Amino acid sequence: MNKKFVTLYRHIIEQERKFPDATGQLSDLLADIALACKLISLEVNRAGLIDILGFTGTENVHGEVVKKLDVFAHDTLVRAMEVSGHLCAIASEESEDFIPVDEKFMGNKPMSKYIIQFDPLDGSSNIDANISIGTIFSIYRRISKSGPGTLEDCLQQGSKQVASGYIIYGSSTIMVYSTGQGVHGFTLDPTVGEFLLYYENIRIPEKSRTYSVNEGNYTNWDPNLQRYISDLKKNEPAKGRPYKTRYVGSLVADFHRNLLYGGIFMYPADSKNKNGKLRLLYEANPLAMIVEQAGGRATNGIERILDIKPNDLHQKTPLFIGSKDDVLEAEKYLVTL
Ligand code: AFP
Repeated sequence: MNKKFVTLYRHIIEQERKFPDATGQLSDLLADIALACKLISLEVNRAGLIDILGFTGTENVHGEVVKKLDVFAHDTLVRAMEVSGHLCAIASEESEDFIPVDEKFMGNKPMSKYIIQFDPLDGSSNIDANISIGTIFSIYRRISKSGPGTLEDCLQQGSKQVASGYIIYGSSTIMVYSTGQGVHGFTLDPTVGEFLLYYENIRIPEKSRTYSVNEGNYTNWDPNLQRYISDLKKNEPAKGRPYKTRYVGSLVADFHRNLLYGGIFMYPADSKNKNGKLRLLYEANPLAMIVEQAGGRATNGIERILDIKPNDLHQKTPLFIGSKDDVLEAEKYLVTL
């Protein structure tokens, strides 16, 4: 653990200084995400106190119209990000189409050169049970030359991400991000409202003894996947088995635990969901960048997640992500699919 007292913003600026040509736009965007997520964090913390869970458009005790938390998170992120002057388009899991940024918000010098994509509140079905939920984001450079962003700007391979990360709203609020120079984690100190560095250069263990999957779907899985999971449970100490299961059904929470302690998270295809459940743009790509930066691996069972060329904003993908050796082992079973 890092003992230095470093705020998120100082860390971002220090990373930026390594690139003399950097304009500071990316740093601004990361700071804006942090601000929006502090507001979301406050609302998540209040959710247990005021009767807003599960209701959209009802009134709170102050007579104000309140929003469901995932709608609130989407609106807060859009509002915080669109005025940055650095974005030409926003894509959100909560919005069917991408949102081209109004030209009145766009900077001319330098041009608004980025697009952002996010899942505003992942795992939101867990809110009522006080289980950790999160925001996941990724940032790309635009492809179009000027004006509001286009669909083509939004449908880029994950390998083109310039930054990604997530915020967990749990026992504390944590932000993890990467700009391609390692993975860094920060904890929100609510008393001063600052994210403070708690883990610099996170590395995921190469091999683990933990798997995370919704095993209730077992009967719908391909037999090769069933065999893989059954083998993980065998009593074979020489092979590091049996594995433990850890699955809470909130991707950021399951992923973050595996990132720190080692593990493989899986959301496979099955006979009912041919492409699994998770979204390539809003969930798989950002976490794949994080895991690779931490020394891990992310595939759809066959192909590297970051190499998949998206053709739809809400495209789904099977996901095998986590400790490198574990994902490689899973792939050995799956190649025969
Ligand atoms: P919700 O946002 O509907 O709670 O879905 C959460 C999620 O997208 C992801 O965070 C979990 O890993 C996954 O779905 C859990 O799905 P299952 O309930 O099918 O296991």
